[in-house]
Amino acid sequence: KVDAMTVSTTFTTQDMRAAILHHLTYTMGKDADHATTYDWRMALSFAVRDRIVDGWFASTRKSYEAGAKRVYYLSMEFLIGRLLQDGLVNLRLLDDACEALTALGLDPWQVISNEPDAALGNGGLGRLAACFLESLSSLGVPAHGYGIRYEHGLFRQSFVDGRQVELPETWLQQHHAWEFERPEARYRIGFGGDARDAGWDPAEAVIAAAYDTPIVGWQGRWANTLRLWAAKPVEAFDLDSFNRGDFVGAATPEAMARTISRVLYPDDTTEIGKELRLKQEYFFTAASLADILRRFEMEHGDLRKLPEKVAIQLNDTHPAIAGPELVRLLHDDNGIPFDEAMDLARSTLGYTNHTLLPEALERWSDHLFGRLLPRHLEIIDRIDQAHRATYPSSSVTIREPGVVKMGELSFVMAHRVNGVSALHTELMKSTVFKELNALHPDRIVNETNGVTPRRWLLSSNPRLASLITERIGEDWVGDLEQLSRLEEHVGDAGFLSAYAEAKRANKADLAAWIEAEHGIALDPAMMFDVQIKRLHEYKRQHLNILEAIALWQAIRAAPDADWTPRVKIFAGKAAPGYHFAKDIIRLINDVAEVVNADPVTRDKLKIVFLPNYNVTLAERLIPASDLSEQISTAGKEASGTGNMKFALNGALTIGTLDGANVEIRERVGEENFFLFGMTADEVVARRKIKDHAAKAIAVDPRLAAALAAVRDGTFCAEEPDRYAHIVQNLSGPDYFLVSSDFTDYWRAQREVDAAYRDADGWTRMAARNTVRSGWFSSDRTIRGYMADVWGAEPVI
Ligand code: DL6
Repeated sequence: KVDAMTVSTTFTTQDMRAAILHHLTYTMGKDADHATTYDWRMALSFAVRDRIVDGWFASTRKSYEAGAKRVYYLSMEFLIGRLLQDGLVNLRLLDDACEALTALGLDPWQVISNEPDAALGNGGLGRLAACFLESLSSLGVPAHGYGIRYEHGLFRQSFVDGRQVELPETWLQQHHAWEFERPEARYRIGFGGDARDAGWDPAEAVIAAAYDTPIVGWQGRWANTLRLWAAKPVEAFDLDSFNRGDFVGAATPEAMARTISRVLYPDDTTEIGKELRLKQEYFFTAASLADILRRFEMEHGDLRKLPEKVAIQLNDTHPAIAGPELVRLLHDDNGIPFDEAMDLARSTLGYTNHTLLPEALERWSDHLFGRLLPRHLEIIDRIDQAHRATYPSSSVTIREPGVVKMGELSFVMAHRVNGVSALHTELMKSTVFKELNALHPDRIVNETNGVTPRRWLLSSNPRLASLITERIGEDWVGDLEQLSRLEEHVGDAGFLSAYAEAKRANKADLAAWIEAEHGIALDPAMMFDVQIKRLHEYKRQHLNILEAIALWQAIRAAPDADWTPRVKIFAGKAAPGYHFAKDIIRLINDVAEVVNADPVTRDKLKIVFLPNYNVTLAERLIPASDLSEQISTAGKEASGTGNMKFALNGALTIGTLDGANVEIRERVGEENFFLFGMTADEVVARRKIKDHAAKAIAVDPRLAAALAAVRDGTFCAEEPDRYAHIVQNLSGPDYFLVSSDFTDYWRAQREVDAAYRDADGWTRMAARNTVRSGWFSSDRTIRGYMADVWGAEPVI
């Protein structure tokens, strides 16, 4: 047996060099003289993958030997980003690889950063799933992630005249170095047809084909599997059509099947888009459950023991069909009585809610649902009836005339339902799941999100990581709460100056990269004020840009005052069909163009919107940030995880009491956090005030002037009315209370300016953020799920 730990620590720079050259020659079929950066990167990836595979096999063996409970994480999204650097860091081979590549005459970072970013997610939900898989491996918990192998992932964003343009992501155009195709793991997934006699006769089918990627944990001690499903046709090719000369018809089955795993979240504003989305959800959930039961039966046999040995987590409602599908497999296919099948399924399933936004709690028309999944609709009706029979006085229903409610279905079919921050969990109990919580008072638990310290500090911020290791040794990497041991160093001038130097160097690197890639020169002495996340009205990027406009106007009015120079950096994608969000992007780009060209203000204020936000860009930006913008309307951001990454990397937060901001502020100390805005309760009360936005504008001339500039075409002279609808919204309904929170946001921003001018004071506050963020490790979150939801244990 091979111990993965032994493999990585005995592997030398020479071995690495030999392994790279071996794969360059025999896997890539190139000699060193003709190899491209791509060839070298692939050769390096295969050399690293070999090291991972040994530990991967060892982990699988240990899981079988221990007969341990396995965790299955079902998620439509796994925002894994690049894997090469992650693998090198976790195996502690980064230095060897860099030395070996340098000795081969290559620039190591050019080779490592040649890897495409796997954008198999939209944002926080998908990135959380990726952090969880890494933590599960670092902790040695037998686990599988199950998702979809999107051919194109999330779209690639570019800007044309400041407007977002969506292009297909091409990460799979090159061979994906980390995955293994598993031709033996294929399942037939049916759709449509008739439900008859407690059975189902689907009218059409596709094949779910498995591709496995090992996810290695810290120090290579354990590796789990991310199994992604690709959709393939049952019959690859219609030879009859081809022979008749109908070449398009001959290729149709393949094209139709592949559509299911082509892109992440097709635009579902159309009926056909909705159908595709529901197909995707059933496709990956059904394949995953079939695979889980196959493994379970092989290992344990008796399906009645399923909850003892298997924990299945539903990442939001996207895999909610798992409830009825598991009942169908247990009852229809295995003859277990319906009520018992329902209990077994419920004891096996957990459900994580990630949003209270009504539009994100999925509801399907029962017409569409019944057409695609007729048997599941019957099963859902029986689940609904059983629940109503148990609680006859309750008004909770899973089916309403015309709709199937996936939030309610998930709640009823899970033994634990969790929120992702303390505030979010309380709001879940008092709003969307109020009645269900009263019926099942022990079901809702909280598991505040976390982030993996390996990627989000050790790998992405090596300067800060080395400083920490110098002071307290390396154990913090596997136990982030050890950062608290640095508390005494925060009073030490030597530590603080090294801390400030790490940040300064990170900022210089970022500035150089932005200049090289985007032609915008930034002075690293300016405050780097960063808002990076999906574009959404509740996240309020428009509040940030309005404040920038007001600041620009104020600087122009008094150019010689003592301004704190800052650059506001934005990045984020808007959903293709979300026009208001796309208009906010364009507004920010238009404002940037005018402000950056203004000779009066340009040394004091710059605005940059970086295109195509992804994990790699976040890894670049977060270590170089001074200020983290977490400014959502209170009650709307379920948790946030970017907020944790920033705090860990020593950016101070300007934020509302929303999501995990609340817990971050409690932990880092209120004196190290810039709070503004209404609380969730105040938000609800404010909305009830007639003309709340107009009233806010009337008492704040700065806000009125900033809105007037947007309204009068200051930033789009060629089309002055371009943003009239945004101003109209913020002066009228303003559901997300941008206008009502503006005045306090401006106040807090000026506090930020003053604090930044005291460089030592700022560094001390930043360092306290790092030192006190240890609790936000995803290792802590996973331990919480193991204890409260899964009843699973580590095997190492
Ligand atoms: O829990 C991960 C992540 C949270 O940190 C974010 O606050 C939350 O918005 C996100 N939720 C979603 C679900 N869909 N929507 N909207 O992405 O989950």
